[in-house]
Amino acid sequence: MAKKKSKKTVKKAKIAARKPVRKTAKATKAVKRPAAAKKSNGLPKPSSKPFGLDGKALQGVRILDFTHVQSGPTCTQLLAWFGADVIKVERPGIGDITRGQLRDVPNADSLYFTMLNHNKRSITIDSKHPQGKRVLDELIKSCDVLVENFAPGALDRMGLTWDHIHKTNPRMIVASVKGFGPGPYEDCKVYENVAQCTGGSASTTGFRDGPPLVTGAQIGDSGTGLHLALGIVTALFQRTRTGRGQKVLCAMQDGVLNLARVKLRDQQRLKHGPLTEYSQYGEGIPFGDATPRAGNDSGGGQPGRILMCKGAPDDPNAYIYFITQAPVWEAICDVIGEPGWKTDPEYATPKARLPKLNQIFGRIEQWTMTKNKFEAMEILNKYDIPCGPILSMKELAEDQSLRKTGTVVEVEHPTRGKYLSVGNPIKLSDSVTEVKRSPLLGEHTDEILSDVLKLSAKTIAEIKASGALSAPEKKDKAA
Ligand code: CAO
Repeated sequence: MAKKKSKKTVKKAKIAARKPVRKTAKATKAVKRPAAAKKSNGLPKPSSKPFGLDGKALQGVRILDFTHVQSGPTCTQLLAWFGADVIKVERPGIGDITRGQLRDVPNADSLYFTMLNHNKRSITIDSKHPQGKRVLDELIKSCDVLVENFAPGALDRMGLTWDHIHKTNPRMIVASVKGFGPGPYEDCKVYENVAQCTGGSASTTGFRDGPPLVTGAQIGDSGTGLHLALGIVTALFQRTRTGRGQKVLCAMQDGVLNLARVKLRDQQRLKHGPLTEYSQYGEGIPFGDATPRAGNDSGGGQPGRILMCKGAPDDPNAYIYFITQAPVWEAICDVIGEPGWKTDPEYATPKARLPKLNQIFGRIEQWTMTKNKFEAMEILNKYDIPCGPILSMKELAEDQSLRKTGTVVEVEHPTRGKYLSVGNPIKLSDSVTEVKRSPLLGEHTDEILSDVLKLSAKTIAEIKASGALSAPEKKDKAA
């Protein structure tokens, strides 16, 4: 609660906020359950409420969200979907730079921003202003996790070193995304495609005779955000035992390499001979000393390809991914009209087929080209032949089953109207996700200062007057 007796604005804010009171139960105190719950074996009694009606998984966890652009916001959005109170700290007047990037509706937050910042609250604080620093310190005392993805050193330059944070709140978990881990590149700034290139994805994506390629899936940004979210909940779990916070670091290079681990597997297999499931093996092209680009070949031991369907190549997405899984080889032969291949020793075994993949997939494609991708999928599924149509973003946006599961959601926004977003892809039966629109810049500044820090209206007004929460006034152009 705000203390009315203090006189000096700055000190008052500090004192008033010293002991913030949590509104919700602390998940961090999960080990200390009410006495009634300890009667049997010390574990909480199973809830008697129906699934989905006993709060959310991360209810009571409060996140101080210093993230921007994509990698960090992906992580904190997930935590918010699981019920954490995510307080996004933004630079006054500017906010997360993505608010204004790739804008489609004038003067409205971009889809880039809105689709990565659902279920969060926004407060504007100038972290370099002395009073702003004090407010931040109070927030550090009131939060469980600080998440950031600034360029290396930026958090330290704000005075928010690990030592300072840990001293201010020993339970605080400090989670960071950086481009690289410790090493020669640790000071470098990194964006998505840089991570794809330095993490082994680009060198192994594309066709052998073409340049390295980056993928459309944001494995560097969103992939690392996912890794970080797991690191955070793991650290929260450990804290229930140790009572102390820790640093969590996810380097984007590491995250991409983790996702590309099968290619490091292939790198080592090269020492023992050619990679027989790669098309170039059948084409008689020798392998070099590094994992090559494999086009659309499957990475595992079940050869697959993208094949044309009716409408291709005029329709850029009239294709299907077709896997010649060994257990269903006989069914494949029947479907494509080559029953003789079931017993012909040249085709009957996976090993015999490997050098002839181009020819085999050419024959299968003759069949897929007689069907559209959905017809082909329907027929192949009857025989349990693993396959998947190449779905365009238009088709995914219109897919009713994805709408039903909440994987694609329609969200209402006050300045941009309705828009589509990807909802929570991780479904928990007892922690159901409600997707709420992203916050406007500084929308919850007052609310956070009063509800979280328990500051009085007078104190809030004084902090505001100090300029710590607002952008510096623009100088008169004539001056
Ligand atoms: N108040 C005052 N200053 C603030 C502030 C606030 N609320 N929030 C941010 N700033 C300041 C920072 O302190 C920093 O200032 P200094 O450089 O003077 O210390 C400045 O804003 C810019 O921060 P930045 O260097 O992180 O931002 P950038 O746009 O120059 O770089 C990026 C962006 C993404 C390349 C860099 O942040 C980065 O490498 N992050 C780590 C890797 C990462 O997450 N990349 C994925 C990005 S998504 O594709």
